[in-house]
Amino acid sequence: MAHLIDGKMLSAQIRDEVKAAVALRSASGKRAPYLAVVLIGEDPASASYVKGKAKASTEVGIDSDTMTYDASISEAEVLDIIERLNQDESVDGILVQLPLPAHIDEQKVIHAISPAKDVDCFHPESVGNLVIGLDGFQPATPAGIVEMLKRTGIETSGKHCVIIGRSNIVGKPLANLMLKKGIDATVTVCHSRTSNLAEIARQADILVAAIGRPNFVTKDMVKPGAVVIDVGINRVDDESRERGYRLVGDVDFEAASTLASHITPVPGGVGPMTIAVLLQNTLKAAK
Ligand code: L34
Repeated sequence: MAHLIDGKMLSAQIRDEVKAAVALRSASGKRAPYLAVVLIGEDPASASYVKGKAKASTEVGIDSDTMTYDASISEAEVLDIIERLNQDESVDGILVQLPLPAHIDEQKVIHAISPAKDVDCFHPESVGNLVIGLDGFQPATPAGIVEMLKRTGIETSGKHCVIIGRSNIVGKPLANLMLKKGIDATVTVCHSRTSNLAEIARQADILVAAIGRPNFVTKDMVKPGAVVIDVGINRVDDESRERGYRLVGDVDFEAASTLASHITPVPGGVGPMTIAVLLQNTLKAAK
């Protein structure tokens, strides 16, 4: 049976580290780091993630404000809000929770955020720095995954990391992070059009599933002894739960955990790590 990588526990370690650093700053007279979160529309999952971010911020001594807007807000208004946050010296980090309503151009909004406040690492300048290997903000979910591997003592150097999913928030930045000097993995990125996906996945020492489809990763895709990282957070109907649904990842957890050496659960895996890295980035932005 695979060893369970406990994202809740590891994220608590990181949160404690951020908390200590924030306390040290305030002891030297500096104000608390400040994170501005923009939430547009009523997507229940987004609302839940943003709530988690606000709560975690408070716990470590980071001030945050969640600014919520109706889904009907215009793109111009959103750009105005971002410009005000860019100019506001009391704001260290700006995060616009994705996805946005269809009438708002996501890339335009991301581009408007000052790179100095881009705690998501989504701005083209931040992404460029990541690709080149320069220091800067870390993409939260990918860096959360790397932290899980490091803190679990999993070797990445020379290992074959197969990523299933090519999104701008997970697949692409994770590929770049895993390639970085010091992490040194060999990376393959698969996606919905990949031929022989199972065959490629089976070659992975580290298999990362980020496609957003429940049970996409089946037993035949997992090499015995592989490390399996499940980024998916899917809501599936479940009458037996009070909320009417339960969360499942992209991996057939039962089957994969009979083969994997390590596996992450959903919930309690990558999700909490994403939030922990966001706090690290906000602290960095304040510095
Ligand atoms: N701008 N948009 C922006 N930045 C981000 O970093 C995100 N992401 C992704 C979606 N859109 C974004 C998040 O915040 C995904 N994501 C995220 C953050 C936290 C959690 C999941 C996804 C999380 O805390 N998950 C919990 C369960 C939460 C629940 O019960 O709903 C977990 O244990 O996995």
